[in-house]
Amino acid sequence: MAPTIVVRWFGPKDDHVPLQWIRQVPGVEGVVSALFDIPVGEVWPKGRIEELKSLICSHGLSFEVVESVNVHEDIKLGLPSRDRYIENYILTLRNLASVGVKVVCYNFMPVFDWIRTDLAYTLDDGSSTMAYDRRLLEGKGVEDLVSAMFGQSKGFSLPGWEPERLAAVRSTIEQYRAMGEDELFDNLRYFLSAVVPECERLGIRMAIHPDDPPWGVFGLPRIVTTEENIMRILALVDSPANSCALCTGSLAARSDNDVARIIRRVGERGRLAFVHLRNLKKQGEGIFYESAHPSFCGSLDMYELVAALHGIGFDGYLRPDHGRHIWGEEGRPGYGFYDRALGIAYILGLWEGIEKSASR
Ligand SMILES: [Mn+2]
Repeated sequence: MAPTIVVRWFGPKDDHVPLQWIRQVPGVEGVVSALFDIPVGEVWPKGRIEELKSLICSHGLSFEVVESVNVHEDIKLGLPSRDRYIENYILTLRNLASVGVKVVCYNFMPVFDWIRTDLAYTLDDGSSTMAYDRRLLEGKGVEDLVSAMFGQSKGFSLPGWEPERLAAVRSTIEQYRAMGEDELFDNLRYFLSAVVPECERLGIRMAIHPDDPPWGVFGLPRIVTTEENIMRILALVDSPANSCALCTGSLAARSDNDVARIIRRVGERGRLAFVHLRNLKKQGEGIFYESAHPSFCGSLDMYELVAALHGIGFDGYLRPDHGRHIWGEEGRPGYGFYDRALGIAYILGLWEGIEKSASR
């Protein structure tokens, strides 16, 4: 029993890494991808999914995980128009299942996806990585954040930061003004109640990604943040198809999260479908940078996390989450390929060590 190692890939037109290179990393079996050009809320055409899959398969890789099918803002807001978007979501799930997709990763963050305050933070060794410093957002407006993120994107699209989603950012934030966490939980329950039974029929699993960072921003509620909230989400609809994509780096940004414990609790319930492994170096509460994978490079005990996965017999999908840019590589912020490949080698080394010492 071992995890299936996968790598995120942004498609033939928008990724600087050829599929051949991904295939050459020992242990990698597949890629995680998406149709990034389909606007949020629209149905993904079956033909387009098939085309993507056959391209991936022609390089000897599998395509069984989609990250992400984004959830339309009207669903998160609980507007009457949500039913139409939920219908579209289900049609997309049917099309994905028909080509063999097993896991669909998504998040439920209002307005903004992941947030960093520096997309090219330089470390002492000259490598660059992404960093977050809550002090840089204090007293800043949302437009400052949006322009800072795009200003640093080096021309690459940023997953989750689709321009059409952000066009009306201020008015969307206004719509959330009166919303507390409980109402956001209710809206997630409404969505999952509609989608999960369909997933059960299709043999597909929904995997919710933790909020990144796991706390409220600009007064917006965020709920995929703590062990308690994750257990509450799993209870909203009690089904293996309502599962988690645990992201160690997202959850660990909060010092009150014990990530190994969350892995065990979610895993023991059979609700861990997908794992993102990465390390980060904490420099204060709400201040961190994304470090290389080894434990000694950051604040997380990666051995402990891999041992927790081994302990629950994790056999789902696992990917290195992010990578620094090293060796002169130019690419999408957060997705340095060489560093992710080093991360895979390290994770598989830990796994082999744990596996062999457990069996002798
Ligand atoms: Mn992640």
